[in-house]
Amino acid sequence: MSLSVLVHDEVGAALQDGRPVVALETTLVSHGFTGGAGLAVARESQDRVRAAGAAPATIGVLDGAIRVGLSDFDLERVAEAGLTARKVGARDLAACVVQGALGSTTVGGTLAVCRIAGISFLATGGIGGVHRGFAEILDISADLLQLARTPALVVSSGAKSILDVPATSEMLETLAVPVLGWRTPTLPLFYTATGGPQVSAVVSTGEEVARVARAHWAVNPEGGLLLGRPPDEGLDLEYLIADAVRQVKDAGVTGQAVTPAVLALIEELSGGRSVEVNRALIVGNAGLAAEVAVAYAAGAAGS
Ligand code: PSU
Ligand code: MN
Repeated sequence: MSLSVLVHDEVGAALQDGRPVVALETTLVSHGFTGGAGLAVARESQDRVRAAGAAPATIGVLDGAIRVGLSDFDLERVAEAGLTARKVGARDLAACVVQGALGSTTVGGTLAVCRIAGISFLATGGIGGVHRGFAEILDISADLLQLARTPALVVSSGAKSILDVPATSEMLETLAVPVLGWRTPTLPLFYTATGGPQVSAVVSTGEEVARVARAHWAVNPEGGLLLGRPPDEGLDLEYLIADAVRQVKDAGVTGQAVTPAVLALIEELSGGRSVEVNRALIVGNAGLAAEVAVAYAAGAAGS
């Protein structure tokens, strides 16, 4: 095969038996936290997925292969690489594998791998979206387009409020991606729970989400869904986000480097307070994704 995909035993066995699997992305591990702090977040997310009865499939590119499920040693390599890891979206997977570079997958890159591995659930912190100032620079995360063409459900705390969230919400509608609100009528704003645009449907149990996903895939077998779970303990950082976005722009940062640079600056400007919220919401989203995946597998067994 022209592309090497290595599936970890724990994940392979679960997929084989039709047991629940939750994919976890690695860009947040290498690029989302400073000083290697993403490692603890990744480990905790995996533990939460297992505690809820699913197998965690942390995805990255190492040693010339796409890896579905990482050993702890390899997870450490990704975290330690930090910003030197390649940030791998769907378009970057092939080159990263062929060139043998160490790559951490974004939501979009992870979704592309989910499709080939047959994984239907993914958890992250916040998905990428339409960036503020898109009319000047057309910076729109490939996460959105990949979500529209992958049959998987992504659990996130909405889109990062460093983005233009109303524009992101409009684009999700254009792409026909259902935006489900976990016990909330509005899309969470990552650090904060409220104030976002309306969701397309409010859902309140894992079983309900699983049924909506199954029904959606009957209508649109190629398309994904977004489930927005508000952070348990939100933090209003709006006052410094606009400033952080402007500073990064003024420094001439563009393209893939924008999101990590803004997140790092928010970490600094908030005196580290953003980090704890970020960690907690990622782990919580992993747990919810597992809960939905478990309900989905139970539904499949019962049907
Ligand atoms: N959410 C976080 N931290 C992150 C990201 C999301 O809390 O680091 C990453 C995800 O991997 C997402 C990516 O897919 O940022 C989006 O990057 P961009 O805006 O460049 O498409
Ligand atoms: Mn971008």
